[in-house]
Amino acid sequence: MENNENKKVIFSGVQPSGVLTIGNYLGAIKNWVSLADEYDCIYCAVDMHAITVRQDPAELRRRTRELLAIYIAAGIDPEKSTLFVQSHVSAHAELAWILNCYTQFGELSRMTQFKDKSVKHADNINAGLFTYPTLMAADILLYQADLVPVGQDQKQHIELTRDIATRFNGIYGDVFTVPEGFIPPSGAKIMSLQDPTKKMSKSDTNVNSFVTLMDKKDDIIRKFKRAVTDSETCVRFAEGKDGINNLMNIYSCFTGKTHAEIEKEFDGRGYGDFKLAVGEAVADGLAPIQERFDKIIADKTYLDDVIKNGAQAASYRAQKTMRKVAKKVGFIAK
Ligand code: ATP
Ligand code: LTN
Repeated sequence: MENNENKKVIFSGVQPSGVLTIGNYLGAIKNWVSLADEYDCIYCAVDMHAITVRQDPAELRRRTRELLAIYIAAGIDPEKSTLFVQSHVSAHAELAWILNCYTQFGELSRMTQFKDKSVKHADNINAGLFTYPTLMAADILLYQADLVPVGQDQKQHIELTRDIATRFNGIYGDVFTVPEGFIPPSGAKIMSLQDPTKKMSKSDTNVNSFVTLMDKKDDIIRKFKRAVTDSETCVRFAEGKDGINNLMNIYSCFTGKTHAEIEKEFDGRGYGDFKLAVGEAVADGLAPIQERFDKIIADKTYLDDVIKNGAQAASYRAQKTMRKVAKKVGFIAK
């Protein structure tokens, strides 16, 4: 592992609750890669968060490994950054419990993700779903993270993490670094291809609403062809054109072109041409990631090693914060 001392710390995670979408990639992982050299980075597969909704155990195991393989395939080097599985570091659950005692019922009740998921999973509104944000705060605060790169939808959870850290520090002195969110200027909120007023989500039941990082070129092109747009024909970024705006954002993220450049490129051409170009740009952008993923997932020993070393490195760092916190709240030393 590289010497990361004196660098600022980054922490982030994704739930292994489905195959990653281009929303997860553009909103989170792509930025993790671009920040990896400058910061001391810790990236986690948050399997404990994933079980706040029902998961098939065998699938959860498979997806957790695949998620770490995707992190590496996307460009995160496990020699430079710490990659690990949340449930392998018991300090996450320990700190989450303590933070629950410093978080108000009212605060958790206001979380929009909780409200949305309570509607989506009305038959299973469990206590874990409710306290999901305190586990996320524990993830971040355990590693004294300075920066948390996430998509727009996680902004409220980061704010709550900051409030909890500030409150705890106010009582006990400087225990936690108060983290900042890092939300990218573009790609922070990729919308569903079938309902562009809704965020693209990997657990959506309609597979045409998202493009996964593993989708093959033909499927990607087909999904973009079917994307819901509007009754105009002109490719331009404007209020009320949610579908086209979303496709322009995606195209911009994959090609680096600005909205003005895209409007010029497709001037006088219809939506059909534009959708095809978006599909091709996305497929070409994902192809190298898919190629690397296939190699990594086939190398069981390598991935096992990454998982084992990551758990060790993360546990060591987490224990430092846990000892401090336990002492502060009045637990006797082990
Ligand atoms: P689920 O559907 O299981 O709730 P999800 O697709 O919303 O999952 P998460 O695991 O909750 O994804 O999120 C992982 C990361 O991806 C977070 O940083 C989140 O902000 C980001 N993210 C999720 N969806 C999008 C999106 N549509 N656009 C941009 N970023 C996103
Ligand atoms: N809640 C996040 C996933 C997540 C996370 C974290 C992100 C869990 N712990 C810590 C950043 C930092 C989500 O649903 N996307």
